[in-house]
Amino acid sequence: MAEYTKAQLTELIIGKLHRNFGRDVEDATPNHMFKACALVLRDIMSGHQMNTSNQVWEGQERQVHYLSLEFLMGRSLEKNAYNLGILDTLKEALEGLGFSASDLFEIEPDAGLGNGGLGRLAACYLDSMTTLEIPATGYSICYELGIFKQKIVDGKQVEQADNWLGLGDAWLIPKMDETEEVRFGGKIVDHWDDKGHNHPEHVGYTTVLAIPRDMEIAGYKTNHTNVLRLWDAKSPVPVDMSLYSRGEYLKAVEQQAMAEVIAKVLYPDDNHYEGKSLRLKQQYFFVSATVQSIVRKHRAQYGTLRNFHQKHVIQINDTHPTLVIPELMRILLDVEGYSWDEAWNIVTHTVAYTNHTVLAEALERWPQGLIETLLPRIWQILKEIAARYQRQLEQHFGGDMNKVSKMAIIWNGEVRMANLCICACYAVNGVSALHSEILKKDVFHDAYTMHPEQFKNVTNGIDHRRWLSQINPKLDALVRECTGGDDYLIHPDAILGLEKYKNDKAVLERMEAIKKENKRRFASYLARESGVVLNTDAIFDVQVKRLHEYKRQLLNVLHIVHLYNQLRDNPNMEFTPQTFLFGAKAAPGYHVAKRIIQLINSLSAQINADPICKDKLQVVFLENYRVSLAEKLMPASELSEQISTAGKEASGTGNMKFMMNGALTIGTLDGANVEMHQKLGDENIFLFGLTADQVTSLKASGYHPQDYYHQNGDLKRVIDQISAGFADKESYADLMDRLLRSAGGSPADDYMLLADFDSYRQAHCRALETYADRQRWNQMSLINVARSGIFAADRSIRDYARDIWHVPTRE
Ligand code: NBG
Repeated sequence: MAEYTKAQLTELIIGKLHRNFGRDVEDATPNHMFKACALVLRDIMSGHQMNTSNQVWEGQERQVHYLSLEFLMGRSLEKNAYNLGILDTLKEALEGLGFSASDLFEIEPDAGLGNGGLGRLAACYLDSMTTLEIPATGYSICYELGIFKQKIVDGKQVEQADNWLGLGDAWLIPKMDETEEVRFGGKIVDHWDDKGHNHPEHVGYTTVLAIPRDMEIAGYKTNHTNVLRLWDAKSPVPVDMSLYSRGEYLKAVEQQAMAEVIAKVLYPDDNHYEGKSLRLKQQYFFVSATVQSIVRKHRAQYGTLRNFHQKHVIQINDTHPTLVIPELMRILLDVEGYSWDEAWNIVTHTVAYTNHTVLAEALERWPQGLIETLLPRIWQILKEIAARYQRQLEQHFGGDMNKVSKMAIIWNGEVRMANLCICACYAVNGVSALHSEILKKDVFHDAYTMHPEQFKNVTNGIDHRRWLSQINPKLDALVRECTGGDDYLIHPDAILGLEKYKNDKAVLERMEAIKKENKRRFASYLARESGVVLNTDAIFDVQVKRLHEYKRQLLNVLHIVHLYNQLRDNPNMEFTPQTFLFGAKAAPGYHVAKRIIQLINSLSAQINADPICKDKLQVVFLENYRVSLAEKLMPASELSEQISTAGKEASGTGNMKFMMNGALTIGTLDGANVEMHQKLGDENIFLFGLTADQVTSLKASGYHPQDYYHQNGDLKRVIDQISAGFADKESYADLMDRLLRSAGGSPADDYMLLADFDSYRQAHCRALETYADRQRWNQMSLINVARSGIFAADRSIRDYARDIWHVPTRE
């Protein structure tokens, strides 16, 4: 690791201010200072990165290419300085120059190139792949606008554009000389040679240039540095009126329009597929540019693509990059001239697929007509892949057309991306033990019976350096003291050493004091930002995640209204003060989700204004939940709401962040909660609700929410109240009616909220009883932190490296 003194960093920063901005320190604004720091760090990382890259190519090492339409990076200045081991020195240098380091870190916009868990996972994995010294590159789109900024106006979500590049582009290095061309539209003309081989020619296409804007990724305590390659889209032709006479003006306009819009904006849908042609363009654009770029470098190094699969693995993050399969086929067939079998052999030994959801509405199915017109050559290749696969399926399943039709790649005029992945990928993995089982038992069952060895599990993980050490310095200090140093940062299992202190009163009291202080810090931040005053004597009960019906924010609401009723019935009852915090963005087109946000705000207004609730019950909706807000909130949280309908949440990763910061979980046996429960035992988690199997059988035997409604007076009262609305007189009968639909009616409430209501209520009672026993609670909190090591992304990446990628990792 390179060492820098305060004096050296100071000089470097001043140099950047002079050369890049023509400023002295005295007249530099915080923005100048931020950019100068970013450029200094970028230089350091670039130097490391060039060395890494040379070593990897010259050493002919196997490389990982992680393709994802989302990388939710958040902020980078503090993170990069931390990983480079110069955070403290940088802070000193900045203070020496008259700037507050923490203020400067705060002005950095989040790089919000993702929606939620899927994108944040990719960001955590980049950090771990680099720290573990795996030669890896991430690829995505350099969206001009990241995930929208959420404002709450009159209780409703309003979306604002997220122009992050103004400051954020300080991290990006454009590489014009590595530009690739991506072709859309046109048609394919066959040319048969005298040996009977066809040489298809693509004519009349529209070209879009893909320009890399590379973001360097520093590893922790290593000089190994990887790159996140973000593709920007540009038109190859300026719109030139003189072309008009040659009939090319329209073509030029078309090219420019198409190019400009491709990298404009991230699709703000989480766990939901929308068959928009622009989205398909984005997918092909980034996949084609990526494959061409890998192939170009490979050819320069090896002179042939015959060994391509020995040197590269391409990880497909959810189905969004699936077109990488036909695109690599296209290059091997049309450019290299390989036979179908040779090409297919290379492709199928290169690609691996991670599935991130079982929700039917999230599975991508593209209309064949769209692919046919937009990507004519890809369409031909897809047809051939699909036809060959179908013959294989018919053979294997002896003409059982039910199975064949379910597994087919092209069916009823649609191209099913998940089936294409299953057909071509040498490994398919789910993201938690339960999820991977559901894939085998249910979603991809027939494929599993064909090739059981293809199916793997890699449970998700989070970057514990960011999500514990960096954001919760006091807890980090305690962990270091109790585990004898900072080894846990590289070997996350070492955090288990904390458990030795589970009966040590002083340590438990310190756990409590740390939480208390973190709560106060968060409260003062929130008061500053939004004027909301939190009751720091109340338990902080937190549900932050995207808004989705399956995540059941509504169940949380039902329970809060029930608590409120208890207080109203009996204002003098003994009542543990509770502060419920929500944070969630709704996809702009997801009406029900937006209504739920409105309901939460309506409830919040009602409760916070009612004197009965003063110092007892509080509900707060945190505006614009994002990575940088999560970083402030996690250390302050005490109860973590992970309450999805069992079987629906593939893994969850927020759950891990809470656990690592000492919050206790109230949750269903869903996603990675199952593994948390395994680690913690019944006594260190508050479980409730139906299991995934019970959900399935209840659905089969008939779910009748009306029964719960009529049999449980408390529940009925809550539902009727919400239907009628609160002080603002807005009725939410639309939302309540959905919960009351039974299997017979259309469509049933798939998420079965009412079935879990009572058990959820009881789990809350248990949690509050435990909370009253401070020692017990603190001990549980300590045990949660101590056993959170398996949820470090380093562990996940070691799993990928060993079981799927077959690449070595740092010890
Ligand atoms: C999400 C799941 C989460 C999971 C993340 C990361 C999609 C499609 N899936 O449960 O809903 O934690 O992926 O794997 O966004």
